[in-house]
Amino acid sequence: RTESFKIPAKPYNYVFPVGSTALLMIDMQRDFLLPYGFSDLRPETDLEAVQDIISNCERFLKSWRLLGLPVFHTREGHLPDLSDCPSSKLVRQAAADSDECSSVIGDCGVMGRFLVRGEHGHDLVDECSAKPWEVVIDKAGKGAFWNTTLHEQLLAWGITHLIIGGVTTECCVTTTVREANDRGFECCKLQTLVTSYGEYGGAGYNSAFKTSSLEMIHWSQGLFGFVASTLSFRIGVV
Ligand code: TIU
Repeated sequence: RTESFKIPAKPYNYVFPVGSTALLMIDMQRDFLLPYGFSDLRPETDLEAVQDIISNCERFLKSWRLLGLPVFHTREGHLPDLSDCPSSKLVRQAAADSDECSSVIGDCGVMGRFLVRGEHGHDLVDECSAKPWEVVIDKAGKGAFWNTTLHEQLLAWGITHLIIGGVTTECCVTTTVREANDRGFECCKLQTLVTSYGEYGGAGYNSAFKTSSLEMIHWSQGLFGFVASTLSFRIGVV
């Protein structure tokens, strides 16, 4: 296929070839998005904003699949023995746990052990579940490239351009975009498909996190990539 898509974006239009572009959905997992999940039980998070993007992501996934285009999904999580969980993640959470927070990776919640592979809470929300032919990348880090096969799989599929959505803007989404940019992939975050805890006012949340993260991506003529605010795109020979 020789057509390209074009969407209005910052710092300028994002043009991407139909035949070599994938949608990359970051960590749309129950533990990050649903009540009683890992994030819901942490004091600094507020699920309202992250829940608001689930329907946008569901709609966008449907249109993307109707075009027959590839989707890659990621999930953050760890082996049952937590041998792949860096101590920094566990120590930080245990410290927060000392007063009001009761979620630490590997603890038991109503959807299973938090962020442990194979548990119900670790899997994607129903609205954004993966089709059997789509690639799902399990990662222990925030970035989806570190210690995974994502790079090799994108190359195997002939992917050069990415459209990126998921949670959270300043954490796993941004880390992954920076990793992808270093590896030579053209990236565009869709503003309507990314969000952050507390965007609507979570405890201690800095409302500049999301806007600053997005601005840093497209700043300086697209230092790390593009940011688009639209959900619609136009197909044409560009
Ligand atoms: N997926 C992802 O962003 N993991 C996080 O831990 N996010 C936070 O914002 N903490």
